[in-house]
Amino acid sequence: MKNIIFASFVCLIFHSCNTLIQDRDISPTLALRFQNQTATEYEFSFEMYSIENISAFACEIFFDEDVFEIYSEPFTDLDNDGGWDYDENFYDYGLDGCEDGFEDGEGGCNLVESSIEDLNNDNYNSSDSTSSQLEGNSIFDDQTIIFEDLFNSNIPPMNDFNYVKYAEGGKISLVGAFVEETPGQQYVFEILDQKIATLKLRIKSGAVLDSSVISIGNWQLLQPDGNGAYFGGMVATETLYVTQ
Ligand SMILES: [Ca+2]
Ligand SMILES: [Ca+2]
Ligand SMILES: [Ca+2]
Ligand SMILES: [Ca+2]
Repeated sequence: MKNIIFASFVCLIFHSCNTLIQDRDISPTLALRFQNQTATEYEFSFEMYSIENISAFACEIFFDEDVFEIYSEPFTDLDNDGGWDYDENFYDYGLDGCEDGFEDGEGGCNLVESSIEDLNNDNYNSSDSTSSQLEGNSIFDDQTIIFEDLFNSNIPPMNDFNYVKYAEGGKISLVGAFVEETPGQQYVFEILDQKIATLKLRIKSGAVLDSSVISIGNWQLLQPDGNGAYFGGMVATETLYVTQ
């Protein structure tokens, strides 16, 4: 009900948005939705609804860095920003965060070295080009942000779509845009009405989750000419209230 009243109010001010709101069940929305939670991980999604005729989006999502950290391999955070930068050393241990000797066989780590085997089964197999294991693949792996398959597709026009993602202390940044690769051929999303990405954060040990919030901060939704397709109150942004 609140949304309908709000949408009507917005339309009184912006006559041009009539079609945007009246043709759809819900007003343009950027949402964060809970997906899953374990003792050490918190998974949620970034979704867009009733967003029309945009060629680019950018969004910042804020989280409490006393409670969460990015879902990556361990690294030496030289500048203490909570994110991995190219001049920072990383430990190629996989997302469990530990080498074979410390793996507990349940995806976690023991405090003391107790084995020589790959108990968490996360060792990269260099003789298998399809190996998806992350320990020892010589790459820094950060899986805080996983875009939906659609955005990774090479089927036209999605081959003209590119994205950038970055996760640091307290902030996740997602940018995606259709790039005009063939002159004169600029694609747009006629409608975005779906999950955009799965986001995962690691819960810091001893953190209290209750009353923590994950929220959408700055965002931009752009038309092909680079101008904003929406502004301010035209888009509802949903906050995610974290519970224990
Ligand atoms: Ca850093
Ligand atoms: Ca490991
Ligand atoms: Ca291992
Ligand atoms: Ca790795």
